[in-house]
Amino acid sequence: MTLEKDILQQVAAASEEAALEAIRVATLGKKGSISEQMKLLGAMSPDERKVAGAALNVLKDKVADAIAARKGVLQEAQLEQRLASEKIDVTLPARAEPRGTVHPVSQVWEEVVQIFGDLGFAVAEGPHIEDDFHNFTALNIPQEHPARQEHDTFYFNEKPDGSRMVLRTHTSPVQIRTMLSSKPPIRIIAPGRTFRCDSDMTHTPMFNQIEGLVIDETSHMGHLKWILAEFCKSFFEVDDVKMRFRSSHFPFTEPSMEVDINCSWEGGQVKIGQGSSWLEILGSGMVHPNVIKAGGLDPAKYQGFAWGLGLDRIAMLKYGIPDLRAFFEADLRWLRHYGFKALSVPTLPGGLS
Ligand code: 2NL
Repeated sequence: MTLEKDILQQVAAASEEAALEAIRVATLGKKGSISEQMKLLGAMSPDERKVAGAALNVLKDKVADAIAARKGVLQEAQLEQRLASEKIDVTLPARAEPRGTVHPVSQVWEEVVQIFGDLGFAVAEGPHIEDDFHNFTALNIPQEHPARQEHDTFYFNEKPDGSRMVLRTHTSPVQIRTMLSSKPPIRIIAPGRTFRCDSDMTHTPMFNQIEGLVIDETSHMGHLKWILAEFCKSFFEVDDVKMRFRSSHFPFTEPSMEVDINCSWEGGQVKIGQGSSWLEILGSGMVHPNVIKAGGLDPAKYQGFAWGLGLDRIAMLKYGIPDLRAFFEADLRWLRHYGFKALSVPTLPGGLS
């Protein structure tokens, strides 16, 4: 029977389900070739009809079975293909390596917080926009004091009462706020952004400072020296650091000392600890009685010490970064070169950097 052969060949050649459906419609459908043959049975004699009808029914079943079988084969093949193309490699990392880096200032900030945290200091923070009292007056810098000019202050417009807010010129107002809001003993560090209208190779209008404050009834210069020595050893990751305390002047401390650390310059690289040169790294002193009073405490009962240092500056020293201005230019190549691995947190037991 050529019709059967023809249809079965078409079924075998069908490469997708849509083609099979077209064959089904063209053969078994209402107007399909087999259905058309069925319609001819009516005009036949009973004997002829019996033979031809039976043959057509067999053909119908064969074609339906062939289509169903071919459909099964095509579906199976399609599933195999999907399984092959959609497979995932579960051994691949779940996330790509982070591409960002930790800015040297953030790294050094964390290192300093770790070191002083280990020595029992809490971290205090405060607003960048300050009033005159917290930024100047409380720090023994009265209205006409020349330090107000030295600070190159960014002032806001005058308020109706004539007062002007400022961008804080140091983090000291944070310590004033802490004195006013808590009871001694006070042992805090205040890291944060500070602002002065100054810009050259070594100054940027925004820079980071870290100050420390200890207030209780007995703390003295000996404690201050020990704490600063411990800090320098931990920070510069050396066993010993020679330090020099030079008499100085700040309005908020009396007496005041600037602190230099011993270092050497070999092949353009600075080495901290020993050597023939000195590097100034911080200012410090015993808190002035007027400042203790402004902090709401009795200077006859309470005493203590404070210090301040430039975070950006010690980052440059420790990591050999030459130009301060590059710190805040957000140059990706600079960040990739000087930045730190995003997921490695500095810890004392881990050796900090
Ligand atoms: C420097 C010097 C210093 C302080 C900051 C301070 C804060 C209070 C009271 C007394 Cl609330 N002193 N801070 C003391 C001495 C020096 O900074 O050269 N910084 C970069």
